[in-house]
Amino acid sequence: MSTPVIEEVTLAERAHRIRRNALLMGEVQGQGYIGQALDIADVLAVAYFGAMNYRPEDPQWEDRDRFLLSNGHYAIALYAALFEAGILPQEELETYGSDDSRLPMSGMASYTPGMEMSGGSLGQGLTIAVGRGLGLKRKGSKSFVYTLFSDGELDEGSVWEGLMSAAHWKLDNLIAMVDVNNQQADGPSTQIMAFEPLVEKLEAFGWYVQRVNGNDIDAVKRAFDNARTSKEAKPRIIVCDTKMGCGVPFLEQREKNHFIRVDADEWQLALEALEAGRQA
Ligand SMILES: Cc1ncc(C[n+]2csc(CCOP(=O)(O)OP(=O)(O)O)c2C)c(N)n1
Ligand SMILES: [Mg+2]
Repeated sequence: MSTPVIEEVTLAERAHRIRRNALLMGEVQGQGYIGQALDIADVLAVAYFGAMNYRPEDPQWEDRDRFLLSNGHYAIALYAALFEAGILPQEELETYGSDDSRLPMSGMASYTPGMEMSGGSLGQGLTIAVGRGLGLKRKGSKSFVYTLFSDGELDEGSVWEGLMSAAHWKLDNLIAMVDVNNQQADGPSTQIMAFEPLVEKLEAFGWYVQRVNGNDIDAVKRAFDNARTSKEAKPRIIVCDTKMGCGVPFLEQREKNHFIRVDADEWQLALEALEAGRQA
């Protein structure tokens, strides 16, 4: 009898596959929130393969950690991770964004296994995560609630209410990530609404705060480890500085990259560029 070979997959390889899945989905539509999927892939790789507790075959498992995607337009990024995690079957990838697909362009909880909240209207995920975190705590659950939101959502008052109430309730089971790619629909986020100094503001709101290069996967892993194991009776937040289009140099340089159209012949070039940068 031969010994089964258990594949050791690095976090960097997970992130690579998440980026590739996102490009393949983008190609189906010819356009989309591709830059964001590429910038947040490292964070999602660490969340799904280095932090969260879940059962791919049972996405509603009671003791799972929850992942709430606040920025619904990042659905393509989360689907890419859910495919890699085995929560979504790979053969559905090509249905992305089409009629009757379980993968609409904005996250919908009732459509997609592993999608814990519906998005689209920005600025809501953190407050929903506060409710989930409080409910789980009161039930004595050991599960964490993770939530991802974007720097453009810092423009929304509801985010600051969520920040305040999470600290009030001492939600040490809540781990938030904010994607600071310094972009939003109308331009660079810091020019639309100044939010710095962000770390100081979040600390003043009562959070345990870390700030990392969100495309340095080892740094992201350390931040998640700290967030999970900290004994402070505070909610945790990881400010992730990321680069739009990360991993595909010609997309990193694209102007006005909130929603991009990519020419038919460029998808293959993007996949090749991604492959060329693949880490061993
Ligand atoms: C409440 C609300 N206001 C406005 C919008 C329109 N909108 C969609 S995406 C987006 C940009 C949000 O910023 P961010 O997520 O940082 O942009 P990105 O990094 O994806 O470019 C806006 C304003 C929305 N979906 N919801
Ligand atoms: Mg942004």
